[in-house]
Amino acid sequence: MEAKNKTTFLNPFSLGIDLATGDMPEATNHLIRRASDMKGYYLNENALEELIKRDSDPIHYEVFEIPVPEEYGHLMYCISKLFPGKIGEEYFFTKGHYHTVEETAEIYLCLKGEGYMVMKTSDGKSEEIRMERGQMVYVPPFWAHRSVNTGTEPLISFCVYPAEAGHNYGDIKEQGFPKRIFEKGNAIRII
Ligand code: S6P
Ligand code: ZN
Repeated sequence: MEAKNKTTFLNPFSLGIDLATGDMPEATNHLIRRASDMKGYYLNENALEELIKRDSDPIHYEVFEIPVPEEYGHLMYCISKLFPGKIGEEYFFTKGHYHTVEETAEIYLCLKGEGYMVMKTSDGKSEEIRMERGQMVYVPPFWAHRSVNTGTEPLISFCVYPAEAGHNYGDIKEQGFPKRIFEKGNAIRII
């Protein structure tokens, strides 16, 4: 069989994912975001600069994937691994994005760690949903999404989304999300 309706024909395959650690040994794509990639995202710019200097620009989060064709019909899947820590009082987070094809959803199954999925829509809605091992978050179409690590170990999730979705970082660097998550007086505060 050849490509059908512009969807590339593939043969079935399988791969291993260690559900305790999130390791996906056969991953061929490895995206690394370092602390310096997060300039402009956190409230406390000086604390971020200090971290970059002190720890020689450490890895902030990483994504492991085995790509499939970025076409309607296929499903992209990956492991997202966000390290623990704070910039000032603000817990480490991913940049966050809309999908370029806005009407595409995403599933995050949390394998390790704890935190929140922070979400917003372009017309002002906002949600923060708890993530912990065994919890699945459904990010519906139209919602920008960012994971936040409020724990002490890496926050690791298995993500699945339509392969044609794409990433739109849009206004997030300038506007952020309606809510940020801090540690204040030893408690998690969503403000
Ligand atoms: C892709 C999915 C994740 C994120 C990853 C990094 O749709 O949501 O793989 O790409 O968690 O986040 P970001 O916001 O830097 O792309
Ligand atoms: Zn996404």
